[in-house]
Amino acid sequence: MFYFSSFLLLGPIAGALAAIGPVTDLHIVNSFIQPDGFNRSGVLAEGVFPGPLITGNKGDNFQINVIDELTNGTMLLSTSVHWHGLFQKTTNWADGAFVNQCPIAANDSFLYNFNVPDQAGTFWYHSHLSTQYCDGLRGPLVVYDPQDPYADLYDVDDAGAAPTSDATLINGLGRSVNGPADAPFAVVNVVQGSRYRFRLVSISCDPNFLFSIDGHTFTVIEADSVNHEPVVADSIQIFAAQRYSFILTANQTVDNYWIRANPSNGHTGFAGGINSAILRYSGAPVADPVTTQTSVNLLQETSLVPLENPGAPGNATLNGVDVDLNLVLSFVGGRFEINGVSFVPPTVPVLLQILSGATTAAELLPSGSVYTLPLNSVIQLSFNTVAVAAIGGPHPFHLHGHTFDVVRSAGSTEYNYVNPPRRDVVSTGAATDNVTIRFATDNAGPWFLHCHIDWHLEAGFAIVFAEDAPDVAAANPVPDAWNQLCPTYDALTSAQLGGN
Ligand SMILES: [Cu+2]
Repeated sequence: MFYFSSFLLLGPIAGALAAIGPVTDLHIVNSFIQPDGFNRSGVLAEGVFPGPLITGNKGDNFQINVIDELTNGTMLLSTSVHWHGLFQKTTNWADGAFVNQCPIAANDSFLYNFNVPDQAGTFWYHSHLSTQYCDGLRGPLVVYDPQDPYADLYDVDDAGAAPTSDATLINGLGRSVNGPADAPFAVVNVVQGSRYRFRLVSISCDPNFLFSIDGHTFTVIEADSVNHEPVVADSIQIFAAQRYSFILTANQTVDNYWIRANPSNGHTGFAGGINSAILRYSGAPVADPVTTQTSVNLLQETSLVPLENPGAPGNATLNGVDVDLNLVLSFVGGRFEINGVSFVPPTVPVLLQILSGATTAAELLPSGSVYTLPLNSVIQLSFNTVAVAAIGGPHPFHLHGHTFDVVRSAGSTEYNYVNPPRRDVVSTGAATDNVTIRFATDNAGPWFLHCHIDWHLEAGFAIVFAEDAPDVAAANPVPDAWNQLCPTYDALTSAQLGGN
């Protein structure tokens, strides 16, 4: 299957689509796209790739009515949408994974109605049904903070999307090996002397990218929607589903400069203009850059310090937590496993199981993949990646419903409990690593933890945390339409399900 492993660079992009939200319809349709010159059928939000930018402000109520108009039965006809990075407190049913809902059937719609009371920053949305997001259903979501503590650091944050695996797409554009040599590059237009907030969003299905801009350094201020103290760097390794904001001051000679996003696998390098976009100063000729790569200062995850309330929960000792879970990752018989169990999506969403009275790990399905977590407790997860780091790794793990503190990062043997980086997707690194994260339970509901390389998730690389299971029902009142999803979905014929 031909797919795009792209990422988004949200910045001043010519021709960027108008943003929608926080109250909007979102039509999911099949249509043909050829972002890198090759035509293929996609599953697309509003018929475009990437999907339109959805925006709102901190404190907003989002009402996104997802309307399934899919007709191409060679791909899945149902859908569901996850709003990546949002906590969904009291609205676990709107989190979008099969853990939380039955999929929306074709010719049906479902209203995702949720509040964002205490989060701002760079998010994204994507299908969470099988590997459907690799077929195109993914786009950026930005929650603006009217009291942004960094507002004084930049002049412009008009997030148009500029992306760059078969083809690296920067804002939906890019060149591919054997593709048309004149496929247009994404162009990011800047004015000399101005300061820009760029939002880098990996909507990749698989590879990580090494991102840089020739001739420029920048200042990183956000990781995965969490403000961090400013860190100067000139390149970022961004894993699938991660986000960063950085401030770029257009302080170089008026000219064209290559923006580079080199993927970790597939067609790497920059020959023939692949994996590239253009940073163009106002007044520069409309021409391809002739710059060379200059990056020498890669952002280190360990140098990220949260701006607000730094410090991991629990005590500053290796076992200073309430629940200490060692997650042993393995690959057996073509399936990924966590602690010896490969995840197979349940036929009944975990949330529905809980609402039906199942609250213990022994009762909840899929058997061996659901872990219960007590309320108001400090949880520590450590990822033992010895057996899988070389199998499509490093594996970026994402936890729904929370951000977490990375007390031990990939590439480091130090434990930082005082001010570790805080995010929602973490690389679990190499075989020698033992990446360790902490979070506190304050959000009743079943939450997915999974590798964000979508092919690995499909191959079972996930577990579910049933957080504060006894309080889930009272804390998450579900709308009537949610109750209708499973009866409708369960009645679909094979032809109506699609993907055959
Ligand atoms: Cu993986």
